[in-house]
Amino acid sequence: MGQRYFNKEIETMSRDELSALQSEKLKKQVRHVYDNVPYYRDLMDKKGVKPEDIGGIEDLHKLPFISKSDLRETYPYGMLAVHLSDCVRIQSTSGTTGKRVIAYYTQHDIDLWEECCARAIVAAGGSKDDVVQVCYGYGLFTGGPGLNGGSHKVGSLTLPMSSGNTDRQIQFMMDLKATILCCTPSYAAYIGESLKEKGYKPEDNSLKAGIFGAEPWTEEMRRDIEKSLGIKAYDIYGLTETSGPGVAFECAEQKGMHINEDHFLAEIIDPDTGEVLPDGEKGELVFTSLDKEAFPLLRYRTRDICVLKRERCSCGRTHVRMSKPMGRSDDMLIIRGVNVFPSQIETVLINEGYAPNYRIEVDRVNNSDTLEVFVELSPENFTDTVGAITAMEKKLSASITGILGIHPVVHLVPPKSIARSEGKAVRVVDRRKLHD
Ligand code: DLL
Repeated sequence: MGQRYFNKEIETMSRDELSALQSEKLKKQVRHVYDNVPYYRDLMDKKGVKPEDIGGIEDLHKLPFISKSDLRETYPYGMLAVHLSDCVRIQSTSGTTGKRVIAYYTQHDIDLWEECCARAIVAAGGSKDDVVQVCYGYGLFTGGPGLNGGSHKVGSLTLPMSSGNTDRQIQFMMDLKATILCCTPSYAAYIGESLKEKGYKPEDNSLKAGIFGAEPWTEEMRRDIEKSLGIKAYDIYGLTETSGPGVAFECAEQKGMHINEDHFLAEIIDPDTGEVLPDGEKGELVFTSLDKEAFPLLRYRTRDICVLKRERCSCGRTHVRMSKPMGRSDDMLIIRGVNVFPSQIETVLINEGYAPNYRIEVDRVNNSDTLEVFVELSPENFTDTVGAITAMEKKLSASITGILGIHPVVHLVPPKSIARSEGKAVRVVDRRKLHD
């Protein structure tokens, strides 16, 4: 029988003790950021807030917000709060633009991040006796390194598979009797289908649990995956800016994801006004890193729309729970695990000499996301020679792949054939049913 908590003292701490701990950490963190990040110091000065005005978590609302655009503006080192020589790693967001978001880590930051992932693994029933197959991507993406580190901390045997090469995944899973699978929910579903195609039944594998996240997925998808793999499927949430996976994770009760509140202070705000909303109301999730050293973002707007629940959970954990993200307050799409902004596609079209008359269609076919881009030919580049059109479509598709890292199917269509809108242009048609 595995242990129930990775860090019982912290995970089940009384709310009063937790608030006191958060207040202490927040005061120190605000001072650290003010003294070491000139960009944020300017924001605080403009708002008329000094570190001494922050006496505890009740003063959090006085601090300015930070968003992705601030990170782009300060790329690459502007948000760094320690000397570069004290950093041991970078990771980066899954989308690619000219300026990616880079997160920096000291060894302390890696340790706390890996502990968050270890808590998630233990909450899913993991222990040192487990074999954890990590098939999130390794490299700049945080999924592989985060769960890999968490699995080490738990003491489980870790299979650092990375994503792809499904035949090899299945061979290792069966031969080494993997018990916990970590990957995106869409890849888990694909592995389930591949197992079935190879003639395996759900009871033929040794898996008992899966820890799936990095993209939206529904309860329906959870049931499908659980059935096809014969496991209990747990959700895990996180973002590069706050460290990576493990900011929040599900316990066996599966009534929301517990936020690791000793490290990440959560708020819900109205995305339009920035006003802090009372518990239970739906709004944009904002995080403050309480003790990260290198990249300690204060009041970072995630753009994920969620609800926080503070009622006590019967698992014994006292940390607040967040609902599954119910959408975004910006237009970011997550396609095959990659963060995609429609504006990135638009930039490529313009650079390649097309007018910005286009439609992006996203769907999920056999549990895999598809991306199609319909682009109007302009009277200047119009041709009706099939060979010429195919060559142009291929070239455009390659340029988009170069920017996004994922391959779209491009369809060039006649001038004026894409419906014009009288209000906001509807550029994206997302047919995936990602939210319940
Ligand atoms: O996706 C980190 C991660 C890796 C989380 C592995 C879980 C597992 P980014 O690439 O920076 O980081 O993307 C972060 O992905 O703001 C959400 O919109 C979305 N997201 C992450 N987890 C979930 C989830 C990683 N469980 C963005 N459900 C976030 C829904 C999720 N959306």
